[in-house]
Amino acid sequence: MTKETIKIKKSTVKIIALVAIVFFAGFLLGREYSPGSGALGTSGQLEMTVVTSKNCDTCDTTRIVEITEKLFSGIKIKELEYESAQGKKLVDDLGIGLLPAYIFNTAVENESNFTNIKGALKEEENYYYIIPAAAGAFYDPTKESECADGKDDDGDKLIDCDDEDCANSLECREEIPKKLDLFVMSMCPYGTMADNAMEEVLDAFGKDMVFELHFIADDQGDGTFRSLHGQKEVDEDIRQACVMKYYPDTYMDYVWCINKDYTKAADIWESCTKNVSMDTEKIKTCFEGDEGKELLRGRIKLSNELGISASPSWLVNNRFKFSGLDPTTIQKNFCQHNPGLAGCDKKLSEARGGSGQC
Ligand SMILES: [Ca+2]
Ligand SMILES: [Ca+2]
Repeated sequence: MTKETIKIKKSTVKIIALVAIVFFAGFLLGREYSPGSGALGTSGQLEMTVVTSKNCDTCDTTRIVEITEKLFSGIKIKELEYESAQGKKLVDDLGIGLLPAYIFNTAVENESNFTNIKGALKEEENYYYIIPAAAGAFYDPTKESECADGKDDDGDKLIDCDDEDCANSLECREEIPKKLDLFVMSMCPYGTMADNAMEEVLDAFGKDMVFELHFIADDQGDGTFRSLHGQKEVDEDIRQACVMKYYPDTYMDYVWCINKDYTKAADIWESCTKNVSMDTEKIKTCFEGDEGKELLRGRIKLSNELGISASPSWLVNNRFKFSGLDPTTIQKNFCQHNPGLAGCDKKLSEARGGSGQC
């Protein structure tokens, strides 16, 4: 992962964690609940064990601990590290998987607030733990989770890019100069704006840019695909994948033609192939047969490997991600990693308001 990706990932984790905390705290709302009114007096042994990892940068336990202390006043909270034999055994034995882990002993059953939070708990052996998604816990201690921190996160003695868990991370990818990859859904309005911006960008950079278009969709494994805008989008993705194979130097001419009325792609694609002097029958055969599906599999492979789900997304030099819709933004990001090219000095169109991703 690049630093940027880590940043995005961390902020996403933060948002998810916040939602999760609200979810967890939500069990308290609108219910008869009085802080500390539990049956602690009778058991006196209520305990929560928090297991986190010294390698985890996103494992902030403060909020959940605070909420728990409000729910169960007098609760004894113990902290363990996953790197300790005891912490690892507890988390592994209960099959929790993700950190931080919050584990109650069965004394929690005697608490009056138990029924309020029961939905967020899972019972396992003689414990209850907060379901990781409800606790905002996403750190997998058995994986090399950060690929540029110089630390061995999972203790297998392989650090960052040397660990195969990092094989698909951006910072472990080979840098390929002058490369620009665009990831879109063919019927996403913002994706088509990104496609269209490439007309000016390709004109400005010419041979100094190796451009490639990719799609965002899922292979369902049964010969069908799933894409955000439905089967009509899958169909157009396939046709574009066919056009890319047979017309590798001019396929964007076809894409730009479709984009003039992309929601009607099924009706206009044949006139587009004719307009840009492509063999309609050849594309039709490819589209209707297995070949088109196989080509689409190839066109969604990198998106899925990199976990790219937003259209449009960009990748410069095989390693650096950015987002944007207009020629100037594309030029700026491309030139940041490929300085000195003639195209970098050209004045291109700027954003005309409006931005977004599907
Ligand atoms: Ca690491
Ligand atoms: Ca490792």
